[in-house]
Amino acid sequence: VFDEVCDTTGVTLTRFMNEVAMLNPEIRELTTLFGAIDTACKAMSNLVKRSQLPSSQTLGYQGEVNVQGEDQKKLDVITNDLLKRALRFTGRLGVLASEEEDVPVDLIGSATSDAREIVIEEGEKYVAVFDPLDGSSNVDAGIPTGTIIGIYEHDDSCEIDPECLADDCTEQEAQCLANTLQPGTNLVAAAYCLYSSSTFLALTLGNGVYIFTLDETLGEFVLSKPQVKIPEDCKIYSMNEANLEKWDAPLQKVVKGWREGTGKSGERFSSRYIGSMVGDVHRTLLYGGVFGYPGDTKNPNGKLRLLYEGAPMSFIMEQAGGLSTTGKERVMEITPEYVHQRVPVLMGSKNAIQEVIDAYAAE
Ligand code: AHM
Ligand code: MG
Repeated sequence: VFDEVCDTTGVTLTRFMNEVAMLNPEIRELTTLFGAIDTACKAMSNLVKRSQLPSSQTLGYQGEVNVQGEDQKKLDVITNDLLKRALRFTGRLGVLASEEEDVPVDLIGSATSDAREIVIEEGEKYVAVFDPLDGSSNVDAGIPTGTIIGIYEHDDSCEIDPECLADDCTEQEAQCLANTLQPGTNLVAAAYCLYSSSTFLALTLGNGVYIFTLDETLGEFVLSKPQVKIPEDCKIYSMNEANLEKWDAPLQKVVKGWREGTGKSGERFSSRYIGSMVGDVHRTLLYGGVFGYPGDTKNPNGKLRLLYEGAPMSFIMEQAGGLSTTGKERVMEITPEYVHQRVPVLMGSKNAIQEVIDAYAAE
């Protein structure tokens, strides 16, 4: 009966995770986390879709009052709470870090959000990092947005002096204590959810990338692209080109070559930029291309955050056969020193990213 159901519905995310768990019992607990992510992404998709209706409580900015005179909450705040709660109730997560939280949050002793009081208890195997609604400034104009999530294992080597008390504990020690400061190479899973013409959920467990599409009639994510591979060559770049004059010289040179068709591939590139990382990376994965938010003279580390934007998206990109670099080093190998640290990012089709890496090395 189960098979017959799946023949007509396709492989749902739930079935996919159950099969993964049967074959890999050591990551069974991840199934529970993805159950929470599955539900949270459907709920966030609905919130984004309904956010522009006059009756919506989520329109506009926090602190504003809507036409009915009711207080409104910013969508970032609502989606952050939603994801946090969904993950908390799995009982598999000790700590999380989010773009919307100043410091890592202890999910169990959550009466406090002070990183210094975080204690990982038995059974709490994972640490989650996320940006609940990336590109949220786009929502009011109906432009795609997304959620980015990274999952780490609790890292035993990240132990600071247990005597470290509130006053003589540096911010960095407190955050390490919270186990959130791990390089992307330690990620056990990453996912993004894209809210656009369709709602997509892309994930990797370190064995390729799988894309699911939300079937709204079923209310289920259905596997639509197994083992996604990004084309090795491409003709699209996706960066905020208004900053070009401020980028590093090697990058400026490469991009000018792509524009003029004088680069390594000899192709004349097109430019596509939504200004929503999840949407831009999703297109880059499927059509091939380069997505970047490089450093510039004003912001040497660019804009994107290493922990919950750069690292998880780089993991997905690499798992699809692409590359991700700052120009000088692999994004996945950088250990964050603090939670909201920024990182220059250039990711996408192998040959074009290699061209960038070579240009930096020849500097
Ligand atoms: P946010 O986390 O505040 O939403 O900002 C991140 C977004 C990314 O989705 C996107 O790649 C970038 O900001 C666009 O920035 P810009 O407007 O400078 O091009
Ligand atoms: Mg963001």
